[in-house]
Amino acid sequence: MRRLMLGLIVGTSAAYAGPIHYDEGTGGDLEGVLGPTFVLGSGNNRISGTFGSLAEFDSFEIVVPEGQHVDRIRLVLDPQPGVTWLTSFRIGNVFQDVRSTDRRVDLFDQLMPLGPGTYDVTQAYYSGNAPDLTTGYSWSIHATPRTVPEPGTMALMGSGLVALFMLVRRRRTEADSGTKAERRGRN
Ligand SMILES: [Ca+2]
Repeated sequence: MRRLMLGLIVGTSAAYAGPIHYDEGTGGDLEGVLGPTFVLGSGNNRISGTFGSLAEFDSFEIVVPEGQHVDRIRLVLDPQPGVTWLTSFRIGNVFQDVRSTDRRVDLFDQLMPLGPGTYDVTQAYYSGNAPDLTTGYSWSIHATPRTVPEPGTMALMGSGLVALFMLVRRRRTEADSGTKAERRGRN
């Protein structure tokens, strides 16, 4: 029992790093197709920057640490008025296009939850009409500890279920014998 309690305490007290924030304005342009690596922390990780010129690649790599998963990737876009563009995003082998009418999109829903691992994120921007205008972007990548029950928790859940089952069965038996006694009383 003491070992079980210890397991529960260890299982629930793991500490995770806080979310990362990166901005091209202060950290430097995410230029090219091989960008920096960001190890995600628990919470809303934010990566923001700007697309400019006619065509631009802004890329980075994300690492989802062991014991966590990403449950939502949201992208907010802030284009200057008048610019029309198409941006293609890629994680691994999955592509998603976002058009200039979109301002706020959840990306890669089909990959959620995204488990531990290293993933390339490529942003390919093409502006069809206004090479001098820019489009701001901000990624919000929400990572959270995985809620896989610890073996100790599973054991407790199991014994809890058995107790509940016994209680329901006893109540049902009592109710049944009560009804029978009532019937006998009427007869
Ligand atoms: Ca950029």
